[in-house]
Amino acid sequence: MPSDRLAVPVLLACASLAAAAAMPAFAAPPSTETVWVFFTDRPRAGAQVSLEDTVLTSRAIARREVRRALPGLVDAHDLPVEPAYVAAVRSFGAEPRVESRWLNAVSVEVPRSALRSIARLPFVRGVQPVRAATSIAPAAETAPAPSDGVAATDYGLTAPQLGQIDLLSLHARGFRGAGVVIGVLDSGFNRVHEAFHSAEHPLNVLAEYDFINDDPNTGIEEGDDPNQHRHGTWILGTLAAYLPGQAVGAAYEASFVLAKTEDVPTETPIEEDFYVAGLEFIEAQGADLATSSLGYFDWYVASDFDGETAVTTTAVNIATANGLVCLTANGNGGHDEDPSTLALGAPADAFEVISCGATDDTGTIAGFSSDGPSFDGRVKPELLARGVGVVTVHSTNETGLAGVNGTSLSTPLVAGAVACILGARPDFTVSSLREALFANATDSVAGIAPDPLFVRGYGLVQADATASFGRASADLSLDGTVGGADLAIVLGAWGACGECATCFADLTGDCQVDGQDLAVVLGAWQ
Ligand SMILES: [Ca+2]
Ligand SMILES: [Ca+2]
Ligand SMILES: [Ca+2]
Ligand SMILES: [Ca+2]
Repeated sequence: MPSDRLAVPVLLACASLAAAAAMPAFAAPPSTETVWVFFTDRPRAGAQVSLEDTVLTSRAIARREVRRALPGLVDAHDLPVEPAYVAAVRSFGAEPRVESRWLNAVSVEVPRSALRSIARLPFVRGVQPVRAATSIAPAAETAPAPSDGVAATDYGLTAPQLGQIDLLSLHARGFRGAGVVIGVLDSGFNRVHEAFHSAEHPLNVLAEYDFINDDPNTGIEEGDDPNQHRHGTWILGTLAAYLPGQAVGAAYEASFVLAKTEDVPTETPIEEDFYVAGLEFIEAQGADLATSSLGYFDWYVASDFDGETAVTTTAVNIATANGLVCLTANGNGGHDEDPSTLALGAPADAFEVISCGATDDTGTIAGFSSDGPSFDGRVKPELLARGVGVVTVHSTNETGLAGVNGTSLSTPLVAGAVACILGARPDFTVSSLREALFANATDSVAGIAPDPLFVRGYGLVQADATASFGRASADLSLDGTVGGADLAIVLGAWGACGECATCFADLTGDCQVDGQDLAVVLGAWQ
């Protein structure tokens, strides 16, 4: 369980000396450093923490009521960092970047000469460098490959990648993400593409924040690197595009909370603190799930990926305890046949995160897909989706599609499936959802999961089977009973099926909905 005590507040002096020693002799060490300052306590926290002390939206409270795994709705992690502590740190010339309620810490840009004094403050528990992220980024976008002839013509080139994870069937049932809020942490989001502006399903952004520039616009702005928004735009397109006949996102009826947390082009890519701030924002805004395609490798060694060391991992543990479903890319570091070696990055090692690997269109694992397990031996990655030639929107044009590779791209496909599943099954908690996802993934169904080599996890996610898990087959509406809603579905679908594969009201498998299917529903009536 999350606690105020992090496992590794490495005192900065060691890390600083190591960094200085690694520098070429002719380079003067930088005079400032970006560090986390962790505090010992929250003096204003009484015995009871009340909702009024927090920044939670009513949507976040509603989600916690359903899915929080801890007693009550709030705890000390929801309280702000003590302002007097931050002021004291500032008095040494430190410039605050991020205040983290969950970590009870502040990240600051600080003169190197002040580090020891700050570390000696009586209410400072530890100081450690803010770690760098490596974007799990594909190299380039290419023209998408032609469709392999999968039906569902409305889905255009995205039909294969959605059909592979059993998502077209769930869409056909009417679960396409409506009523579900997806938080996306990424590099920024260019929303000019026509697929975000359809009359029927325009992109719906409930809230957004740019943590890098400290402003509420996550789009392209003056001074941004031309590549800053590519990665995030691809991810958003995979989830939210709606361009019938060309490309349709995995959860195109969902709403979104966007957090720009990854600074692509800087020479000192330091954004671990922005990730934590972005995740706290997404949770407080009431998202149901959060997805990220970033990985933190630098500074960490394999033994750090134990679920309780990296600060992003700690933040994800707190998020999932609060009922926020979290998904993350496992990484593009490749895999081998040695189960004792691992290539994942934080926060894929978090205890209840869903870490995602990548396959090609046939379900064969992609060469770049990182293996697990976590250092303490848990299954990672857990789920797979296509990550080779994933079709999404072009990142800069207003029209045109792109084919992109990476676990970055398989992750939003899994996330979109999860959003549609949650739309059908609001009763799932983080842990019961994980159980259902893993039990219904392809390799589990085939009886070969979890993969003992920690490359494939439980296999390809299967959306419709997961949403139907524990439901009677005649419960077509997936609401837990067989009754009028299911009868209405059968009558509404009466006749020959348009497409057999997604004709979910055909309970007898003859590609038509008729009296036999009606009899099945009536026979199971509750
Ligand atoms: Ca901005
Ligand atoms: Ca290995
Ligand atoms: Ca029903
Ligand atoms: Ca039938």
